[in-house]
Amino acid sequence: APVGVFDSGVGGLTVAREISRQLPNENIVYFGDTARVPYGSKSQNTIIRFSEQIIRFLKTKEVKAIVIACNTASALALDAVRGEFDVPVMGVVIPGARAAVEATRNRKVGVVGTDATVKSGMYTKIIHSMAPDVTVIEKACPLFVPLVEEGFKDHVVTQEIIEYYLESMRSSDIDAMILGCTHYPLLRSKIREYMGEKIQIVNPAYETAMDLKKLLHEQGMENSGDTERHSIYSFYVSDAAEKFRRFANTVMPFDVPT
Ligand code: DGN
Repeated sequence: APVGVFDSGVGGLTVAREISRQLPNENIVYFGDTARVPYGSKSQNTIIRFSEQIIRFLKTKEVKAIVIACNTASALALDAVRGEFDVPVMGVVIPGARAAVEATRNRKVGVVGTDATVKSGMYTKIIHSMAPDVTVIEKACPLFVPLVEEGFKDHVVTQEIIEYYLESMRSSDIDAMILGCTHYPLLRSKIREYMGEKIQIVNPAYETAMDLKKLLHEQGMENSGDTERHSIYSFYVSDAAEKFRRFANTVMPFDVPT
């Protein structure tokens, strides 16, 4: 059975990519809600409703586990949907928070994400449930999403917007920073350059793939390595399949079919 991965659009491909790297034997069914992106500016009730619909769709594909790749949906909908379905559902916020708690030495962590993620305060809540002594600074960076989607990574405006959003983070004394939105790992080198080498950058996508591996192992649900067989990836979107395919081909290490 495959693993279901869903996101508000293309961003969750950064999570699918990590899963394909760390769990190369697993099949993946990916759903990108390209008709209704962005989630970052929507209310909690709406995000819960969308997440439930997508989980119902993924269940028709007989998935054995579901990863909410979207930070916004993980922050706002995971608690609501987790007990509702008879399939394990995990998000990216808890794995990302844990990695930051482990990474910080001076107990000061920065989080960047969408407006909805930051407004939910979920990263701070989860970090404090693990380590009450850690100070968390959150900052919404909503313009990063369209910049990445438009392929503006190396454009001068991206540099300016990074400075605009992250100036306060850079002048604070955090020593770990969570890229709390699916798109931000695609700006990682630029963010790294601006923030400097002293800061540990946490990519929740990477941590989530590790947690998924653990979950599948514990539940005896891993696909065994069969050298004859290639993993199967299926991609579904709610709109604009061609645009999705083009973007997906810049993120995934193999050709993404329409
Ligand atoms: N996938 C969303 C997230 O990780 O928060 C970003 C895109 C969006 O819906 N705004």
